[in-house]
Formats: sequence, C-alpha cells, structure tokens
Amino acid sequence: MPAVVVVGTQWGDEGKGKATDQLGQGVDYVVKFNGGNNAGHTVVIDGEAFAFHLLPAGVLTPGVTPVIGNGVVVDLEVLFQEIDEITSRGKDASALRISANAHLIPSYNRVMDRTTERFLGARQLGTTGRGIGPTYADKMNRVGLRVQDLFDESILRQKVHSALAQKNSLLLKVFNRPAIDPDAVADELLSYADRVRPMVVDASLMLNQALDAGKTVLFEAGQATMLDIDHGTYPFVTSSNPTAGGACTGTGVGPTRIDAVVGVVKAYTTRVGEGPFPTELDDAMGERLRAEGGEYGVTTGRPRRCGWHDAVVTRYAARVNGLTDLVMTKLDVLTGHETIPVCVAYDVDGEVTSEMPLTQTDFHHAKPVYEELPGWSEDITGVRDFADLPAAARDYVLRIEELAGCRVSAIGVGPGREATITRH
Ligand code: 2SA
Ligand code: GDP
Ligand code: MG
Repeated sequence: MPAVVVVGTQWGDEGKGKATDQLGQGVDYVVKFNGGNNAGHTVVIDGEAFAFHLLPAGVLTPGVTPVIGNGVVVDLEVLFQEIDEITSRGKDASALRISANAHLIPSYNRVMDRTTERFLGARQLGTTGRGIGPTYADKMNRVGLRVQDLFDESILRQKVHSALAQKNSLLLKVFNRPAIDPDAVADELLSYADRVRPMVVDASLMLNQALDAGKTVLFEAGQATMLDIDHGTYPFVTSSNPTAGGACTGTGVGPTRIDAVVGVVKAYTTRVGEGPFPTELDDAMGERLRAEGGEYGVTTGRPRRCGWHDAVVTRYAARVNGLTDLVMTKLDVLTGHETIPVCVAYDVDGEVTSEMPLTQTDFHHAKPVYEELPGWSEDITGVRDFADLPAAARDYVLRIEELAGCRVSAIGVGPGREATITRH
C-alpha cells in the first residue's frame, strides 16, 4: 500500500505510536499531519521505551524519512529537546524534514493556554497546556507565525508585534498578568533559525514526488477522532483535525492518493481531560483498568479516565474516517474478567439509538446499553496466532468487528513491537 493513514478512533492513547512504528517498518516516509507536542506516543523496542511528543514515531526506523507536515504546530524548544534526547540514546534524527508552512508555537501561547484554563476554573477544558489551542486560533485568525518566517527577520518581528498587540491587552486588562516583550519572543524564535534551516522543505512537493516514484508514505495522526475539532465532542476537543481528512489538508497530499485508513482502537476506552464519556467507570473497576492498563498520560502524567468499549464510538469512527481496517490494542489488559460489557447503543432520555446522537446535549445524556460478553483468564501475552487465543477473546474481537462494521486486522497483546497478532 503506497499511502496509509493511521488514526485514533476514540479519545486518544489507543496505541497509535506502536501501530505506526510497526506499520512504518516497511515504509519510506512517516508524516505527522496534525497537533503538536500535546501528543504522547510510547514506542517500546527491545524493552526500551521511547516517548515522543512532536517527533513522528518513524524517527526510530533506519531508512525512514520522518516528516512534520504543514498541519502540525511546532514548539521549537521541544523539537530540539526531543532530537537531543534521542541522539543521546544513539538514534539518528538527521533525516527529519519540516514543512515550511507548519505553524510555530511561540512561548506566549503557552501562557495564553494556561492562563485561559485557570480563568475558566470549573469550566476548563483540561488542555495539555502546551499552547496548542491558541496557536491554531492564531492560524485561523491569520496572525500565526510559520516556520518559513524564521528566515525573514523583519516579517517575523512584525508578526510577533501584531499578535502580541491583542494578547498583551488581554493579559493586562483581563487576566491581570504582565505584558510580554515582543522582541524577546522574536529573539528566542530566531535563535533556532540556523538549526532548523536544513530541515525545512516543501513537504507537499516532496511527498507527492515520492508517491510518483512508487515510494510508500504513512500518515500518523496525533490525538483521535473524538477529539477532532469538527467531529469530536466539541468543545471538549483539541484544535486540529486528527481524522483522516486531516492527513490531506495537513500535508498537501490529495485524497485520491490515499490507499488505506487504519483506525487504532483500544479493547476498552480511555479519555484524559474534561468532556462526556458514556462508558466511564467511576468506581473500583475503572481503577482496575487504569492500574492494569498503565493508563497515565505520556505528556502530562495525568491519570486517564477508563471505561468499557464503546462500539457506538468505534462505528462512528469507522464512518467519519472511512476506515479500511482496525488495529485493536491492549486486549491483554482485559484478561481476568468473568464477563466484559460492551456498549452497543445509547439510551438518550428513554430513546435507544445505536448511532452517535445528533447533538452534544443528547450525547451528554447518553447512558450506555451494554451487551455482556464472556471473559477469559488465560495469559494471552505470548499468543501470536489468532487461532491460539482463548475462544472468548476471539469472540470479543469478532463481536467488536461486527459492531464497528470494519475488519480487525491486527491485535495487540502487549506493549512490545513483537506482541502483536496479525490476521491474514
Ligand atoms: P489541547 O492541549 O488543546 O490539545 O487539549 C484539548 C483536549 O485534547 C485532549 N488531548 C489529549 N487526549 C489524550 N492524549 C493526549 N496526549 C497525551 C498522551 C496526554 C497527556 O498521548 O498521553 O499526556 O496528558 C492529548 N492531547 C490533547 C486534552 O486532554 C483535552 O481534552
Ligand atoms: P498513543 O498516544 O495512541 O500513541 O498511545 P500512548 O503511547 O499514549 O498509550 C498507549 C500505551 O499502551 C503505551 O504505553 C503503549 O506502550 C501501550 N500499548 C500499546 N499497545 C499495547 C498492547 O497491545 N498491550 C499493552 N499491554 N500495552 C500496549
Ligand atoms: Mg498518547
């Protein structure tokens, strides 16, 4: 498959990092197309864990060109911290390429993100505080800074001055915080210019030429479908498009060039931050899933909210992304339950529906309708063939496949690269 998109089907942390790393073994380019260092992907290779926020997971694979597309927002300080970190661990990041059109996260947008969250108090969104929302807002407001602006000092200074004219009055008058010096911000950004310059490319041209030449490209989403600014649980979402369409707008590769869209889905469900979550378990069972699944944020260390599998969400994700395949992760974490509930529909104020409700008001009222599936007790972490799974584990996968209307082509039974069952 020349061009494959990998997306998250739930609220993130489905294990996209591992899936991308694995699918990326045979490809030429791995491209991140949305989000920024709000993402956190863990890849475990030979027992060694690597956590990425901004770098595409493909950076660990020799021969792969990792690319940061125009849809990504880049914090230069974090970028070079991550590059230095993996370099000090013996990996080579010199192949990394960055779109000239990607937007920069200036330090003032981290301040705006955190100050706004504090100001909202109980109504806060639970953002990662990395300046993601304010940077996408600046992009849409046409006061954003782009990677290419680092190479035109007078333009960069002008843009920082215009952006801060508005923000400083907000900081001073509304948030009661000191104003930010535009020239200090510009100086800090410009200090990275020489180091960034060799990485900057026309990523759309490079990727289209690569596809023309028969090369393979993997498009890696950050966050997930239910956090999509258009298709997620707005306003409790991130500020970009992590769904499959974002792979096109976020890279400059047209939809007719995409061959497959793989959705990564956890065997159960988690969410971090605020917002509705119908199958959330606010009890000892939720605690058990968190402990057994190691459900803590890679970026902020926040405990993740945990619940049973929501097949209404998975089917919705299959539709809005046009999924060709599902990769189910963390099936091993569900070992040891007598029965496992799966949400097959919602009861919204007395009316049962198996589709995503039309309005967020209804989604906030949705109560899960569960089907109880038999559990299994055998350790499945060493299983590599679908036929060797306990019958109940196989049936669990097949029932979710049926409910989602999309084939489960691989199953994760442990964090390592090798702990995967591929279905042929
Ligand atoms: P933001 O910072 O503006 O993108 O936050 C808006 C919402 O998006 C959610 N969000 C995430 N949800 C899951 N995982 C994310 N990344 C880290 C990880 C999370 C962490 O992969 O482990 O370490 O806390 C991620 N990034 C953003 C966020 O919780 C808000 O609900
Ligand atoms: P991402 O944001 O979607 O890339 O996911 P994260 O890396 O934030 O979280 C997924 C976590 O699950 C990581 O710690 C992975 O190492 C781990 N993981 C991925 N697949 C599996 C699996 O099949 N089984 C188990 N037990 N852990 C997994
Ligand atoms: Mg994550």
